Formats: sequence, C-alpha cells, structure tokens
Amino acid sequence: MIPDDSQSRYFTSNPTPKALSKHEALVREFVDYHVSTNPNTRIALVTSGGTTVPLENQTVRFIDNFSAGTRGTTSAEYFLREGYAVIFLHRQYSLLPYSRHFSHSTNCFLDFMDESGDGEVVVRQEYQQKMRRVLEEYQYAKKNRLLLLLPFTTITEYLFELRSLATLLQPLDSRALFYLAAAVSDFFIPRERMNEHKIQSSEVENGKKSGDGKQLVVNLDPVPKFLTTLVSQWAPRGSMIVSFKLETDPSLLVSKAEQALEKYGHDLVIGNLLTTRKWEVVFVTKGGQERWVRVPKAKRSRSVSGIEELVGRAEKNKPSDEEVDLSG
Ligand code: PAZ
Repeated sequence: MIPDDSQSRYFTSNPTPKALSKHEALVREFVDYHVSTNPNTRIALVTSGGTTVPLENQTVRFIDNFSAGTRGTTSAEYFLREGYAVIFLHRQYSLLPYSRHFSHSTNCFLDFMDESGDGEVVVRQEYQQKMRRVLEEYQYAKKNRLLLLLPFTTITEYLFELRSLATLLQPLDSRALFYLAAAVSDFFIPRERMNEHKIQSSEVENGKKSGDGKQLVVNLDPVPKFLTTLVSQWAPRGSMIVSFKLETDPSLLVSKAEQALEKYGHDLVIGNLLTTRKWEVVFVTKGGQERWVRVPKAKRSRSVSGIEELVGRAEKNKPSDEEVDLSG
C-alpha cells in the first residue's frame, strides 16, 4: 500500500528527532545481539505513556494526556518474564519497568529505606520480600541485555521512532510483537502554523462574542493514520500487532475497536475505558469476536495492575471464561 500524501508530508515537514540516529544504532545492536545469541529470540516493541503536542517550536507549552505508563510498564515486565526481549519506547519520565514498583508509591524513594542498628542504610523490613523479587527480575533482564529503554516526548518523535524501529525489526519476522499501549495524540499543529517563540498574551485574538475578551485559538490538524502503514509496510510481515483503543463512552468502545481492526487489518485491538481500564479490557479480534477479560471484583483493590497478566494469559490460553482469575 502506498502511504497517503499526508503521511509523506508529515515526515518531510517535521524535523528528524535529534536522538533518532542514536536510538536506531542501539536497536540495531540489540536486534543483532539477540538474533545472533538465539535464532528463536522473540522481541516485543512495547510503547507506553502519552505523546505531547507542542504549541510552540521553542516549546514552553504543550498539550498532554493522562497516561502514566502503567499498562506499558506492567506489560513489559510480563513479556520479559515470558522470555521476550523488550524494546520499551516510552514517554520520557513516565513509569519504567521494575522501578515503577517504587517510584510513585510513596512520597519519596527514601521511604523504603531505614538505618540498621549498626548505621547501615537498609531496605525496611516490610519491603524486603517485594524488593528482592523485583531486584532479581531486574538484574536478570540487565545481565541478559533483555530490556532496551528508548524515550520520546512529542507526537513527532514517537512517529519517527515507531517507523524506524518497526523497520529495524524486519529480520525478526514472526518473532516480532508490537504492543502499542502508548496514548498517541490524534491531533497536532503543523510545523508551518506553529509559533517559533513562546505565545505572548498580547498576540491572542479578540473573542468573537461580546464580553469574551481575548482568547487563545489553537487550530489542530488530525495526525495521519499511521497504523495502516505500520501494518502493511514498516513492520515485519509475520509479526503480531496489538493496538489499544481508549474510550470514555462505553457505548462506543467495541464498535470503535472493530472499526480500527477493520481499517488497519492487524491482529488484535484491546479496548479499555478510562475509568475501568485497570480491571477490565475487551479483546476484539478478526471476525468481530469480542471477549472481556476482568480482574475478579474481590481482587480489584489490591490488584492495581493484575489485568496485564490476565491479558497475557488470556492471549496465550484463550480461555472461554469471561472472568479470568488472577490466582489460577
Ligand atoms: O498508561 P496508563 O496505564 O495510565 O493507560 C493505558 C492506556 C489507557 C493509555 C492504554 O491502555 C491505551 O488504551 N492506549 C491507547 C490509547 C489510545 O486510544 O490512543
């Protein structure tokens, strides 16, 4: 399929991100290493966190979204446990695999520490068990070079990175998995309409209705739909591609997920609602099949992120039950 004009224009009219060539070199090295050490290696590209939409070229202000990267980080840990090497394309400073267990759960990481009787700094007794488990997994991933962290901030950086990384995963063919959990902006300001410098309050327009005073009017264009091109050109032919669909209106979720699947022709859309995303998701697959995966009610309060494990298990075992129990 030939990319539509808006896509080619997007890449020619926006500057190549500064970090791209460095990231490409890291990915090349990562892929070569894993393919040469294990020809059956499986690599998952997990995207995580939200993209920003800058309002100015020298950016002071930008539009952002809510995503903290919980889905992406939790899933990345799950894929690592399942034997995948993981490229983690994430919003800079959002949650990261392993450190996420400790980075946002107290006021300060020092809350996990204490002073022992002989003046050593140690991990507090109540955190010992969990920290040991996470540390073991982290050290295993590090020692075996299983996790590559690549940050992005803007929508443009994200799209350039996605295009390059998908292309660099070509040698993996069916051993590549795309798990696109990032919350990617649907709208952006084209480069030619973007202010170079900080928008001044003195520059904003007069309000159209009397009494409105001054207004900052921002016109956003739709971001070209890149998933079609990812599926048909960038990604290896046999790879598995999973995208996410977030909605706030429950009546739209399944139909929007079905439309996405139909339009882009990939393998699976996982739908979720903003308010219930931590404990229920819906799988929509080709042929209009819809299957809900839920953390059982009794386990929701303690299982902030258990749904990702259920998603992995559900995909592997394809159970027929509506609710998949965490303890199984
Ligand atoms: O990062 P998070 O755990 O807070 O949220 C995850 C999510 C809702 C962003 C993800 O599950 C998702 O739906 N991503 C795709 C969003 C979209 O429709 O663009």
